[in-house]
Amino acid sequence: MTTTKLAAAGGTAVLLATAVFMPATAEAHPGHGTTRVVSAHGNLRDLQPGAAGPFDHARAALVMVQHNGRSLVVLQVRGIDRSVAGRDFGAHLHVGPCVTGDGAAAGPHYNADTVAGRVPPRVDATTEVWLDFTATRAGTGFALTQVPFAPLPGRRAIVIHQEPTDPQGAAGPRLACLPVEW
Ligand SMILES: [Cu+2]
Repeated sequence: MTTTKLAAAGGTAVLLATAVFMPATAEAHPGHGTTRVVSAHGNLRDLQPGAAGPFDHARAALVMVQHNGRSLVVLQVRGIDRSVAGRDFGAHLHVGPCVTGDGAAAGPHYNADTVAGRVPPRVDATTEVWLDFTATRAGTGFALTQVPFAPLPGRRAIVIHQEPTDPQGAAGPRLACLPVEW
């Protein structure tokens, strides 16, 4: 199934992706490797409370399935202001917590090379969890990515930015975030 079709599936997308990915890997390797499912959902926290923004009434759900050192990550956003339909927004897993009004608290992107001590770290969609999405006319957004690493546990954040992610990993001001803790 393509990402586009998953997006059209609306509210079932996150559950569907988990269902598709999970049983297959769990049964294909009984007793081997480890599988961890991380999930989070709720109202987005406003990182710019002084200004009206397109995510002020939005909520999101995240599911991350880690298996044998790889991860499938799905992000679904709802309640995005309709005025930004068609726009692309950057979103990433950041190392720090999601704190209302304090975008800096989330710290930098989670980067597997940095965690591994590789200098300089590569910055791309294989070393970081990039979850850019397009706001739809229905006020939703959907992103799915697979990465060849399993982010380490912590109090972390999915941060949504004002611009799409550029090749250097930059995406402009931080607008909102979803806390993810495991
Ligand atoms: Cu980010």
